[in-house]
Amino acid sequence: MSVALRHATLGMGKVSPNPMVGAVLVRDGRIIATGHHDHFGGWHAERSALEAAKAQGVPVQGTTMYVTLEPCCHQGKQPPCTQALIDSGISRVVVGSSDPNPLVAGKGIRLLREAGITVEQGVLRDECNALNEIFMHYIVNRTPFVLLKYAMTMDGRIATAAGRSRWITGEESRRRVHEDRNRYSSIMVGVGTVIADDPMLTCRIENGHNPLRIVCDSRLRTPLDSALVQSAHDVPTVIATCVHDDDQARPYRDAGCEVLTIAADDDGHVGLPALIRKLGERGIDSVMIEGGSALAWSALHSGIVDKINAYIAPKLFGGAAAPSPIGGEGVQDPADCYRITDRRIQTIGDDILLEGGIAYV
Ligand code: AOF
Ligand code: ZN
Repeated sequence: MSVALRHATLGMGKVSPNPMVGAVLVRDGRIIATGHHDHFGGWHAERSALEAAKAQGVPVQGTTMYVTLEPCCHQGKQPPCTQALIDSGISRVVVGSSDPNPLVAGKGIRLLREAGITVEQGVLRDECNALNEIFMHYIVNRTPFVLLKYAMTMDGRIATAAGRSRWITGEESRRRVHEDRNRYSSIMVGVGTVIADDPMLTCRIENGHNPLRIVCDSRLRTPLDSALVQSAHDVPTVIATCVHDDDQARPYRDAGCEVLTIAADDDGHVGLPALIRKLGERGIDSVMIEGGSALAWSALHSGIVDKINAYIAPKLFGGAAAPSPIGGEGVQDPADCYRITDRRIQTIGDDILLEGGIAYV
């Protein structure tokens, strides 16, 4: 199953909004073929492994398939994998995650069993679920999975008092962020970050894909000469705003940006729940929020955050005016805090990555 998981990751950045899936065919404890879901609309992992065996002339009768996700049983862009497995004559299927897709959801396993195939479930389930946390969320909710990511010093600063932030974390952490830009289908920042840092927000790893870039800009203050606007013909860019005025939107549209008008929330900012619903409708399964602190608070406060990735660098900035990752009004009483669930801690180079979910009540 761990080999199947490794193969599944080969689809990262290419299968969205489908899951990453890997499959391994085994006879007598030996791997005879592997496969993975390579790109959206392409062969499913099971079929890819069966075809790989066929191409090598290896018979699959009586073998075991390890697959990271419950095989599908519906006709989508691809025919049902359950039928392909039954027709192939394999005798045992070992499954990682269950597929929460309402079209599958347990039916895939049942069909295999009814056809006389032995099925085992839940092998490396946590790892398989973690790999597809985006898919698992999106297929059920139809709104994107939202990650809030920030990098801060050990004293909780995301920039110095002079406003400079390059760099806080080390190279390994920054590379990890680019892997996430490849994994996520969109990346979101506030207009303050565009004005202060003039970021590109592209994915700079080999063969990586650029996420859709989204700027939350309630009053259309994004500079027309910013790197984002200047590159909007090459990298899809959305400016989400509360401004209705076509004349104000035109120069952004001419530069290649899409201007999306979204109703304001109570604070006069872009209404984030409405924005992510709209993104979900057009197949965006995930959003990584990369700052700044005002947007982070709005996201947290409006209840859209599913996960936090806090990169903590072993450095101290000090400075009363140096900003922290989450701004806005904040809570008044410690008892009113937002609580983190499912904490996970790892070191990345010299930094610490603290991951967790939010326990919205
Ligand atoms: C599998 N193996 O490799 C994948 C599965 O439109 P389609 O045909 O590509 O179907 C997409 C759905 O199939 C997706 O929502 C998920 O439930 C399942 N994905 N299933 O057996 C795979 N990628
Ligand atoms: Zn399938």
